[in-house]
Amino acid sequence: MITLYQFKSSPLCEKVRRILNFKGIEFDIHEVDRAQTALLKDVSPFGKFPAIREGEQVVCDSTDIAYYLEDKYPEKALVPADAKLKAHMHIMEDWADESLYFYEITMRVSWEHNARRNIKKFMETMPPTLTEEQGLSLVLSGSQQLVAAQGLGRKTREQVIADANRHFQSIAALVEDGGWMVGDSITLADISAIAEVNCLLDSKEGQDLLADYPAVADWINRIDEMAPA
Ligand SMILES: N[C@@H](CCC(=O)N[C@@H](CS)C(=O)NCC(=O)O)C(=O)O
Repeated sequence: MITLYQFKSSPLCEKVRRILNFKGIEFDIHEVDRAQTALLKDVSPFGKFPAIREGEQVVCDSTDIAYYLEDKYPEKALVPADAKLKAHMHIMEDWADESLYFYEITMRVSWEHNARRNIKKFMETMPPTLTEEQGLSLVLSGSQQLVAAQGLGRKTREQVIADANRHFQSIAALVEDGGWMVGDSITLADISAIAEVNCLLDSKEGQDLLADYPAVADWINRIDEMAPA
């Protein structure tokens, strides 16, 4: 049996749950307490999650986990056999994990009105002794520092929303008429992107954007059926 070590509110952990569910692999979940990550160094030496354990085998990093699962459970493939499609998929997966990720951190987590909407979810991975206001303050300060260092946090909100709009527009163009981000079937690119988009939808501005892109809403519904979160 696979154990997934996760922060419930993390898009990268959602990505791994969707892969496991798509492939029909049984797993159980270990919710990680953000204050106790040092106790799990044997699973994730850098204190980052997701990580999985299967018997003696431990894998951390959502992309490494995805390839481990693809090798071990090749049925219902998520990685195309064709080298060019695989390359496109890899680049889009990385764009979702490393670029879209910062949009969701900026919009959902570092903007106070959205962090307040989601505070109950965030509190699930924080020490139970904290009040919601203390949790909120930690979430805001941590995420604001992160996105300021990365750069998005120094843009105006209007600029961030305009960027996010371009991302939604690009996904819509790829997936319209029942299509997928790469090739003609679901791949890791779709799974990585939906996990980030889903978190963006926890922001008011992300919800507003979705209203303009019915092709994205349709793509979300299709993936939710095949690879639920
Ligand atoms: N590249 C890694 C990144 C994982 C990652 O950044 N996870 C975040 C949660 S979304 C985390 O563990 N943050 C805790 C920390 O940085 O201390 C992956 O794809 O799994």
